[in-house]
Amino acid sequence: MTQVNSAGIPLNVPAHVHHQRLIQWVADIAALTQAKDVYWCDGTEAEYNRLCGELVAAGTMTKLNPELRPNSYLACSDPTDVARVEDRTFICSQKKEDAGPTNNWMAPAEMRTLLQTGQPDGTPALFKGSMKGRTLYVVPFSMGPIGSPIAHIGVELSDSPYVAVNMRMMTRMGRAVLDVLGENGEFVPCVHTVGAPLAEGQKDVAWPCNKTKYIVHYPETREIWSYGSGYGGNALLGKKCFALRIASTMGRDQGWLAEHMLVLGVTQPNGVKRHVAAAFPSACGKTNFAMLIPPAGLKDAQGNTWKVTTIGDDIAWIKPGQDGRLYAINPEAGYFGVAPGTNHKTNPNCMDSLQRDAIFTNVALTPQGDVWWEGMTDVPPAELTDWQGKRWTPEIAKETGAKAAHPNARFTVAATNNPVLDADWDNPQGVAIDAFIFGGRRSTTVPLVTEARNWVEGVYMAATMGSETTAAAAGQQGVVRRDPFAMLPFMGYNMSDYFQHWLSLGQKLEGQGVKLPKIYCVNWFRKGADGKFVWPGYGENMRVLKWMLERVEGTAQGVEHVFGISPRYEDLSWSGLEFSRDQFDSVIGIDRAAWAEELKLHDELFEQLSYHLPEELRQTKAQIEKRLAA
Ligand code: SAT
Ligand code: MN
Repeated sequence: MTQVNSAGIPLNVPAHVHHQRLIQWVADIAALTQAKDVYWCDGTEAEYNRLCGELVAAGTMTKLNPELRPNSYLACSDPTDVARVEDRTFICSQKKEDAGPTNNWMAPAEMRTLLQTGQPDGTPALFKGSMKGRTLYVVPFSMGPIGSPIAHIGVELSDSPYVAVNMRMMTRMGRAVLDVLGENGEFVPCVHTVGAPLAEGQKDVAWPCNKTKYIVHYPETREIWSYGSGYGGNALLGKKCFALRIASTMGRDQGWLAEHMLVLGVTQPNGVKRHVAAAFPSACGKTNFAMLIPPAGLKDAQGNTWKVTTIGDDIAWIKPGQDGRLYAINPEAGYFGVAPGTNHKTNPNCMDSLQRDAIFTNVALTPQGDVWWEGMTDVPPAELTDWQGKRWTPEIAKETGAKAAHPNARFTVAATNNPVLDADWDNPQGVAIDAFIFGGRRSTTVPLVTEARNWVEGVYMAATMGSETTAAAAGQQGVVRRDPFAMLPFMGYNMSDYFQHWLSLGQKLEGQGVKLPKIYCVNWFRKGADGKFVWPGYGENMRVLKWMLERVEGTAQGVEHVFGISPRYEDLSWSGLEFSRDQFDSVIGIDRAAWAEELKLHDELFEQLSYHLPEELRQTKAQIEKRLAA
């Protein structure tokens, strides 16, 4: 049946949709944005192929050579729309203190006049007429296995077909979700526009967007409004906006955790399987760690090897189960990973995942119709079309420094393409977590691995984590900033209240006699005097992971220091790797002077977060200072 809303826009509600509140909301947004028409996504392959075909016809995407890269596409964005925009991201809670000092805040009423209703001086609302000449896609999605007690549903209304096809890979998207919603189910409403209305007869551009951008969250009413960008986390609203910013506030209210963490399964040589969740900032190797291939040399006496399998590569939702243990699901269904640097040596499983059925964004195109990015091969192709459509050769690059792929170029691919996908990746109950890992990108100071002596010390490590900034966010790169829990850009509420939430949850579970996961702090990125990484990283990280899991089993040794417990050289297995005691010392050592400086930065952070900062964290810091002075 075709219904028409008050603005005369056909709603095209499919016969199987019976959710009046959903239909009314779609009608309201269609009227506000004056979309040309409304299309309800069913999530089928036929729909995906048709939309991709339309994106090719519109010039947004190029179909790659099906012989080299079957069923795959390249999209190239506007050069001004290439990463998350943290300075344009807002948490609009009623009270400013609830957004906290690490978030941009605006009062909800004020933001609504700006986006939805228009300002007192007559300036029209940004969303008013913002979808003129464009189709409004209704994208119903489940974050987590459909029907899982840990999952939640969202509906994104977007005028970007690029968003619709990416959401099909990144989430469980389509009709099945509407069926679960039924007549009255709860969903998080997500409104997205590229902010580029088309006048009658106006020709579209390949990547419509607007130089004005707003990525807005209302935590109390659990709504997301995104304006002006078509890229990644700004536009695929299930990811950072819902699964982290909105979900973190849901977790606070309901007693669970929404975390910027990969989740992996590790099967030990004796067949026992453990699960680990690890938080790293964007573009610090989470996808590589989640798909890690253990080094061939690492075997037990019988020749049995280790095996790593992927549950998720970016986000974890973690809830206490019946037994009080913490169970994690991956709310996503695909990977939106950084392409540059990915190759058959750094991440062979990822390269295999990308062999077909992938969407690449902002990488380079080869003359044969395949993709290339910096670091994919040692020797670059002789000629390419770069991500901005310009001719690129290694010679030109040498002269101008031009990159063939944008440093934040991405791939989108379904989890089911991953050859090491964990058998439980889609398990509605999730997997029980045995250890949490927190890691930043630090060229100095922070040791390769440290175990927290208890939950509070672990929360302290996570809270004070620092990392050098990457291309995943617009802005200066390579500067150390505090990135608590790797959640700085993704927190939906006051950071100190979030620390308290972690402490309280740990305390509550410990009170119930639950054995809590161990907490570790890692740093793969220490550099030597020559400016090069000392630790080989990638698959060799398994050696560190092995030590952590043996600590969980109670079989590995370590030594205490000011900050926690770290292994000695003899506590790690080195078979199959040449890594000297000196090299090890340079990645594990604690430089007292550097730590004195580091603690000053912790001070600065605690000053910034002083409102509601848990006393336990100040006490932990005082203990570290005491040990450092001793
Ligand atoms: O653009 S995203 O936010 O999805 C990627 C990232 O920054 O992790
Ligand atoms: Mn991420």
